[in-house]
Amino acid sequence: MADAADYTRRIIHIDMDAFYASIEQRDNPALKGKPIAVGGGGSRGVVATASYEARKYGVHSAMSGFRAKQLCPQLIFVPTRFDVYQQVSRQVRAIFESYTDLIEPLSLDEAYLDVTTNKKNIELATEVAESIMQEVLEVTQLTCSAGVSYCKFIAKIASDLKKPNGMTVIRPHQAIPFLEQLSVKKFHGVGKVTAEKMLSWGLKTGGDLKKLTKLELAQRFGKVGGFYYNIVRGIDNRPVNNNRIRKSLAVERTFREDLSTFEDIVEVLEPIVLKFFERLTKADNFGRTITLKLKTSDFQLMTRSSSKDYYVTSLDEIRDLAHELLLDNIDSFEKIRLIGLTASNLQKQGEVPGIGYQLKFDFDNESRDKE
Ligand code: DCP
Ligand code: MG
Repeated sequence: MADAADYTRRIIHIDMDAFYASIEQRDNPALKGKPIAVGGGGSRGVVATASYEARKYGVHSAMSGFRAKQLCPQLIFVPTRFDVYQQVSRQVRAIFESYTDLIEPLSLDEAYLDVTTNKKNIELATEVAESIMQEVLEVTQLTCSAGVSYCKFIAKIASDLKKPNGMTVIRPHQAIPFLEQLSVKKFHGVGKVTAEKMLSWGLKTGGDLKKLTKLELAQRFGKVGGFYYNIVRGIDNRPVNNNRIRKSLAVERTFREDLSTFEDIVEVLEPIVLKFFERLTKADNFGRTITLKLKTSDFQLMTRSSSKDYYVTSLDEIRDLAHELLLDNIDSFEKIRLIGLTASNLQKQGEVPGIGYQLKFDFDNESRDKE
């Protein structure tokens, strides 16, 4: 990272408000104004997100459904509908694309946009952000929040400050005081564990971090120390990267006890399948190859793959493939202690593997040959 800030760029970070929950409330009027938690498994599962009505009771993402229900007894659990979230995400992406090609999606519900030059020739980035928020509302009936600044780090933090349906602008001359007062807990990229560590050393804010030399930061935090050193000085020249290329996506789990029977393995495989599907959906990227990885109790690694000439986008098909690969190889090992699933041959940027794509394949085999 360079040692001077580039103040010439105009970066917007957009993040949808209570994304899954707002969609569920939009599509089912009975849920409007009610405390809801979205997530598979209801009170026995984990909350993916909660409506703002439920957040008042302390219900939040990643909390157990059981705990959520304790905090808010009238909480309504709603199952996830990833296909709908994905569809909305595409609508929002299309709006972004009408402003700029420099878009870096971070998940289904958030993205960085570089609007320094934009397709509508709007001079002020704040005006671009306002216009995007308005369009998102018109097209999806959902609200989002925006952070506007000259770099990604500050834009991302800013988008969270006036949620829901709010915009925060941090101009270059405001950056340093903003970062100095900022709690380390709000630093994007600082996880809970690191934040605890920082707090235990009396490092509460960006200003506290700024008192440390580059060397001290590197000694305490390793490689990322250099990033912190620059960030607290408002230096973040990372470009908005619109062609992040991911080669594969994997989920795996190690077990304390060795597993040997098909039934036992299928049982532990199920949560891996679900997590794997969730990760693929969130990354909005699917693969044509699904690989089952197994590690035997004597540490031998086995991988078995199945490749298709289309993107495997359905949960049921992923599960079936995983079971098939397992069944075909059940005699090649005695006991295993690790199972993983990997998707590779992922979509290329801009390729849409969704419903339309599959329908097209079903009805028009010629397009398959061209692929
Ligand atoms: N999500 C999830 N598990 C988590 C966090 C989030 O499944 N631990 C999902 C559900 C969210 C979506 O990702 O709706 C977007 O995550 P956000 O962190 O942006 O949270 P929300 O959009 O729900 O709320 P906010 O208004 O705070 O952005
Ligand atoms: Mg969000």
